[in-house]
Amino acid sequence: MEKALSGVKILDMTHVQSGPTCTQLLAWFGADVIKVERPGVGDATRKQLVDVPGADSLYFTMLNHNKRSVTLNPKSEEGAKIFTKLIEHCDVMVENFAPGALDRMGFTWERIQEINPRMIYASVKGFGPGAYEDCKVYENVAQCAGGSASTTGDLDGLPLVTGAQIGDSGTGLHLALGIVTALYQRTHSGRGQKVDCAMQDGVLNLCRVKLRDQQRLAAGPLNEYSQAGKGIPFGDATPRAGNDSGGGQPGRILKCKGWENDLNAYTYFITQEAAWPAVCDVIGKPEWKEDPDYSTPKARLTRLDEVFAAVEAWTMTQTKFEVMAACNPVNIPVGPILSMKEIAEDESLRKSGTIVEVDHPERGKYLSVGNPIKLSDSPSDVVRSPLLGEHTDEILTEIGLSPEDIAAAREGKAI
Ligand code: CAO
Repeated sequence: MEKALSGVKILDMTHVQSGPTCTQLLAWFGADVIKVERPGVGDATRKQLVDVPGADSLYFTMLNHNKRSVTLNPKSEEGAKIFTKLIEHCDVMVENFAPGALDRMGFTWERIQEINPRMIYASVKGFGPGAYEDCKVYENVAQCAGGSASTTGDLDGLPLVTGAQIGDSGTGLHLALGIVTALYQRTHSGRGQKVDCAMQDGVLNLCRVKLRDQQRLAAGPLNEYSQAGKGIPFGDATPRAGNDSGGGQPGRILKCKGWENDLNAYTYFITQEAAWPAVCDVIGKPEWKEDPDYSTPKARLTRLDEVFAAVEAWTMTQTKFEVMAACNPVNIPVGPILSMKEIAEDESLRKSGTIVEVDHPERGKYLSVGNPIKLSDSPSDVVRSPLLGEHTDEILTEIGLSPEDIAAAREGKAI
């Protein structure tokens, strides 16, 4: 079956996580992703966090499915010529090197446009233009600079980073949207363009509600925050809000049956206004439905500790799945805290292709996350990541190199 991006050729100069996330998505939608890697070395993640000696790591394999790998050093004379041919051949070039690295290779945006005016050149950097534009940036730096860390954690604790890779994978997602949008514009304009995504900006975009709250502070305390109910004054910046829900509904993580021995025997529970009568029934407090001390969100605000203690007294008698089974039918939104082990074993996620088992020649079978975006006319199959340089000869032949040219490039260490 033809895929959504069939025929689109991507020159993939990405490494580590942010860029590879983006190009893996495009590959799942059917683009031909040609990953360019340094001869003999490759993407640094191939050999990071190695669990099977000698094999590509899970870090690499799980971010580079459905791609082809060519080794090439564009800094060598022969390599630069081959790289130029690849730029002519492709529709999109994606990179997430440190600022200036591509320029130092001799391939500035101006030069790329000269070679191929239809080229879409997409780039991830840590920061946009400004004081920090030259900085190298990793995930947690972006989480801190993008407003996530200052608003995550307990009010009286340290700022926290989150396990969700919102700086790397989050920015990769943003970049992928920028690329397909630019491809669409090219169908009218006939021209390529530059697509820039800074990790700080990507994180901030995901922390939008916290900038909302920053401005609401000017109008007084953020009444929906648990802090308000406890009478703790607000400062001049959006505070850390523990497990309060970002949508302004008081929520907490509560113990469930077995919590003493299971680190994940918890549920997320929101006492949303619309669900309040059902909550009262489920937890065995029907009298709270009419009691003016409890019946409105405003009245409950100063009693949240008492309210959640009552909810928890009930959740502790149930497993997290029993809580879900009791609450879902009466429209109380709850979330079991699922461990990665539980997610890996989840039947529904496997059936939908969100968790997939992949076979790899060096490491055997492993689990990965498949494409979370499902297109009815363009389903994604997950194909194992390429070995280093696995497709070098194939790709160079496609762009017109003869076997003799390829042998000479290999001899000169350009590939
Ligand atoms: N052949 C020859 N040289 C190559 C090459 C190839 N195929 N591919 C890359 N190189 C060279 C680059 O040209 C660069 O050389 P110079 O520094 O001499 O110009 C060098 O390899 C290293 O590139 P780098 O500086 O990007 O790599 P690093 O490991 O030092 O830094 C990172 C990594 C991620 C901090 C940096 O790339 C960065 O800040 N990227 C932008 C933000 C980003 O994406 N961060 C998230 C990464 S995922 O956590």
